[in-house]
Amino acid sequence: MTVEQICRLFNIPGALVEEKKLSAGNINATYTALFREESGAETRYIVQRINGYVFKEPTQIMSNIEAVTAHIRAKLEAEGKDPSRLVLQFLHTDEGKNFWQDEAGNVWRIYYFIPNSVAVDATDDRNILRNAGAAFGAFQKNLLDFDASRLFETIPDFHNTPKRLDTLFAHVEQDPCGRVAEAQPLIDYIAEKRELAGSLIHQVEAGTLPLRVTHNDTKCNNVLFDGTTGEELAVIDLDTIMPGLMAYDFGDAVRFAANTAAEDEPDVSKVSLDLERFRAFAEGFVGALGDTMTEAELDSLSVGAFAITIELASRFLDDYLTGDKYFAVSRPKHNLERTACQIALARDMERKLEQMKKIVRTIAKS
Ligand code: ADP
Ligand code: GN1
Ligand code: MG
Repeated sequence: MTVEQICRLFNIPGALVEEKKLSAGNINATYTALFREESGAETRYIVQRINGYVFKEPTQIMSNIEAVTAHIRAKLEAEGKDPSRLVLQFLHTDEGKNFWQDEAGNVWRIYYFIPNSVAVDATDDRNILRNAGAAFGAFQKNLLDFDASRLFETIPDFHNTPKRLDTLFAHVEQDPCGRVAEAQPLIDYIAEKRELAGSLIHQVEAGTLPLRVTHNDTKCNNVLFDGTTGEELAVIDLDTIMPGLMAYDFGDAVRFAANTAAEDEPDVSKVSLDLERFRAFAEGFVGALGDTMTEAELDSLSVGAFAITIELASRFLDDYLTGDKYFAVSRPKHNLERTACQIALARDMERKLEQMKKIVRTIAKS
């Protein structure tokens, strides 16, 4: 189906005057569509096709998103804020659904494009990083009183690091594509760090770290900022909202935003953890959540960055070893390069772990 045909199913008025494909994410297909009505009024929409390989139950995702966005919207309104640029708003079909499944089985959804907003892939701008931290912190804070039993677990064990590593090592044994040999040094490092990488999940099992309603995919480009002021607006990419660890939301953001190189940089000598970027993000995040965190949560944040970096390395590597089916790749060794990049970052985080913890403690006291 065409983007225009999908838009008609959601009763969008006017004529389609511009359509573009965006190429930011690794999972879904995202388009923008601009419609002009006879009055001259123009409205831009985001039209997205959900990746059915990754998300086996798209109706459950859309149910989670409906519930969470309604909760946040009500909260913002109660605080006297205009929610239109602060939370995503999805369109509905005549049947009242916030998605449409086409004959080929593809699931589509449409929501309003937030005007004068920007998503930032990588930045050294402390103000933007602090605002990103504040946005993800506020997102969790707004969901503190959300009943997690209303959520479907849309990707079971999504951030269960020990299970991710078990899966990786099972595939290392099987070596289905004959790719293990070239990845051996990376595999060895992951094996060596198995315990530390799994330590937070073990704390959850032991009852010393709480589960929260978390975003679970906190890359910097999943926050929209005001195009003029750089102020944080909405948190987007809501597919992975599930119960999870505060430290993993913090850590995944740090993994992406405090790396001096891109997530898939092939030259690992460019990769390192920038402590000033780390500090800026932590100021925003801890500032927003501060007194709602337990002591154990505060202590877990820096280890969370290390753990999620090892976890993502193992996911990239698992995808490489099993034939590149999950993450979109643009070159043959893309997933192997992503793995090497994440391992280089994890090694640097390990070296800087005590400094990271000290920065978090200083922020929490101030
Ligand atoms: P993916 O799952 O592929 O990462 P996202 O939902 O994060 O998809 O959207 C991809 C990109 O589209 C974002 O990084 C952002 O640039 C843009 N985008 C998404 N939603 C909006 C919106 N409501 N308003 C403006 N831009 C948006
Ligand atoms: C995927 O959709 P996107 O690009 O925001 C992935 C994340 C990874 C990320 C790495 C559902 O996120 O878990 O951290 O790639 N999302 C899913 O870039 O697997
Ligand atoms: Mg995204």
